[in-house]
Amino acid sequence: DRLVLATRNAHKVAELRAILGEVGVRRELVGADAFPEVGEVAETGVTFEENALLKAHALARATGLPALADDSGLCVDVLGGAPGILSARWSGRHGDDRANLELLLAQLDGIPDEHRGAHFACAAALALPDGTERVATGRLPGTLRRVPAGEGGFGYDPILQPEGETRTCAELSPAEKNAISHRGRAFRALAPHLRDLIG
Ligand code: ITT
Repeated sequence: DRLVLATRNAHKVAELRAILGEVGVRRELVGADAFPEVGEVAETGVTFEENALLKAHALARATGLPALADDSGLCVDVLGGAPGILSARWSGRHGDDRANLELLLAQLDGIPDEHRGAHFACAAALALPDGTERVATGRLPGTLRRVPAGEGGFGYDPILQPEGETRTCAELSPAEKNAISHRGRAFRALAPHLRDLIG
């Protein structure tokens, strides 16, 4: 009774373990790293939903197990929604969180506080080996700091201050972040489908 987490991002895996435990998923969770033969899934979609479904279907098909995927990113108002689905590779170096964050801060240099609105977005996808699919989304709106703060989380967490908060996401505890995050919201919205389809 295993369930594959179709991600190679260890930070996502850690957050998903906590979120899925809370919504009552009792299956044994295995990361995509347990299936090195599957290789990188080309994220050729143009939306978070499309890319999440691509990743979930690829792992479900290859492993014969139900698979969950997360596609997520930071959407900056003044950049027309960028980096969006390109968030993990914004600097050109996939997964280099520090380089991605530094490039984004440089691009926002001189933008005043009232124009620093942004949100995190997440699409949560479930795929079964027979091709059945479900997807749900979640958002976390906020504003972007000029100077990173906090050691928790990953990616752009040190610069995103959620609406109604005085701290950045990187200054929240893991439980506080999961309670309000785009990822928490998306996977909690997917939970009824998980219960229906995989128990
Ligand atoms: P997988 O495709 O293997 O899941 P990935 O890291 O490449 O891993 P994405 O394409 O979905 O995944 O990119 C997500 C990026 O968006 C991530 O690398 C961060 O830069 C950013 N991001 C997503 N969720 C975040 C969060 O909760 N806090 C901070 N940054 C986040």
